[in-house]
Amino acid sequence: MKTQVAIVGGGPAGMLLSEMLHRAGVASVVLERSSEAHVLSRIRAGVLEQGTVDLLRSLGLGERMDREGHPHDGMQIVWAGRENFMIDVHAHLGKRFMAYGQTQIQEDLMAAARERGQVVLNEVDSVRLEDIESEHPHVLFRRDGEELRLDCDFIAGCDGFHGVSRKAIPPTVLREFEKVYPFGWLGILSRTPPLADIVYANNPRGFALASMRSPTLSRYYIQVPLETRVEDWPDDRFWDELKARFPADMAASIVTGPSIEKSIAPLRSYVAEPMRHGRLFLAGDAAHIVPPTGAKGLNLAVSDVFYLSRALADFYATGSTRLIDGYSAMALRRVWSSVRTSWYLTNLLHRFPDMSDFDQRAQEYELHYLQTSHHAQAALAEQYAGLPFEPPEAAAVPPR
Ligand code: FAS
Ligand code: PHB
Repeated sequence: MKTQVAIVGGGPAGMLLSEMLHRAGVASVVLERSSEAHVLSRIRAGVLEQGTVDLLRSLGLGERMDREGHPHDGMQIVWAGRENFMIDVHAHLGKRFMAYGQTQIQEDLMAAARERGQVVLNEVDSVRLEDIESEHPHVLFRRDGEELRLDCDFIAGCDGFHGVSRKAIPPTVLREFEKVYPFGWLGILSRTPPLADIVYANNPRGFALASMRSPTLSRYYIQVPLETRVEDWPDDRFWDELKARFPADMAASIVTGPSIEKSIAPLRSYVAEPMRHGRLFLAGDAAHIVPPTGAKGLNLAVSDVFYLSRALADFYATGSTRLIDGYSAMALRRVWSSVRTSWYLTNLLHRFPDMSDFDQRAQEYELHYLQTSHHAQAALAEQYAGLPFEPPEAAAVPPR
C-alpha cells in the first residue's frame, strides 16, 4: 500500500487531519487500533473554542454542531461556598465557545470520511513506524492476522498519549515535561436538563464542575483522590457530593437522574518536544496532555491539525519545506499557552492534599482578585476563548 500521508490514530486529531488534507488534494490513510464503536464509546471533551467552531464550520462540519450544540458567552466560577462570578468571554473578546461533545464531533468526522471515500483501517495492531529519518518512511502493521506495509511520504502520529508514534522519536532527541496532579475527576453523564451555564466550583470538599452536552444531556465532575474506584460511587453518593460542593441555591437547581456513563480521568500536564522528527509529525494527545480544567485538550488537537495540514498542503503545492520545518515551534507556542492556562486553573480551583493554610489563603485571594479585577478576567477570558491561530508567515519566527 502507498499514500502521501500515513495517519496513525483515528480519534479527532487523525480524522480531522485526513479531512483537511483531502480538501488540499493530499491523499492519506488512517490506521486506527480500535473499532469505530469503541472510539465512539469514549466520553471525553465537551467545550469548543471559537477557533475550533469556526474551523469546523469552514469545513462544512458545523451544521449538526450549530443545531445541537450550546453556544456560551462565558463560564461561572463559584467559591467559598457562596460567591459566584462570570468570566464573560463574549463581553471581553466578542468571542463565544460551544458546548458540543467530542463524541458528536467524532461521528461527524466519521460520516464525512465515509462520504469522501477516505481509507480508514480499523482494528489494526502491532503498528511500527520505520525509516522516519529517511525520505521514504513506512508503517508496518497487522490486520485480520495479515502483516501489511504502508509506504508514504510523511507519518502523522495522532495516536494519543498511549500510542506508539511519540516513542518512535529517539530518546536522545525527545524532551518531556510532565506534572502529575494528586487527584482525578469522577465524571458522570445523565439524561437530565443541565444548569444554564458551565460552572466551576472551588469548595473545601474539593473541585466540582457542571457542564452539558445538550439541553437534555448533562455532564458533571467532582475531584476525587487518585485511588478512587468508580464502583465505590453509586449515583446517589455522586449526586449528594456534587450538590454539597455548589452554593445551596445552585445545588437546589441540579436535576439528578441515573448515570448513563461514569468514569475517572487522572489529571496530568505533559508536553513532548519536538513535535516533529524527520518525516514524523505528532499532533494532539500524542504530543501533549492537559488537565481538563481549561477545556483545552481537544481544542489543542484541532490547532495542531490546522497547522500540520496547512504545512503539508504547502509542501505538496510548492515544494517548500518552510511550514513543515516551522510546524513544531508554531504548534508548541499554542500548546504551552494552553498548558499554562490549564495548570493555572487547576491550581486555582482544586484542593491539594498537601495544601497549607498559607496556600489556602493565597488561593482565596487569587479568586478574590479574579472576581474584582476587569483586567484579570479579561486575561483569563482571552486564554479560555483560545488564542487566534498564527498566520503562515509566523513560521519564519525562530523558536524561543
Ligand atoms: P485520542 O486519544 O482521542 O485518539 C487517539 C486514537 O489513536 C484513539 O482512537 C486510539 O484508539 C488510537 N491509537 C492509539 N494507539 C494506536 C496505535 N498504536 N495504532 C493505531 N491507533 C492507535 N479534553 C477536553 O478538552 N475536555 C475534557 O473534558 C476532556 N476529558 C477527557 C477525559 C479522558 C478520560 C481523556 C483520556 C481525555 C479527555 N480530554 C478532554 C482530552 C481529549 O478530549 C483529547 O484531547 C482528545 O481526545 C485528543 O484527541 P486525539 O489527539 O485524537 O487523541
Ligand atoms: C465538559 O463538558 O466535559 C467539560 C467542560 C469544561 C471543562 C472540562 C470538561 O473545563
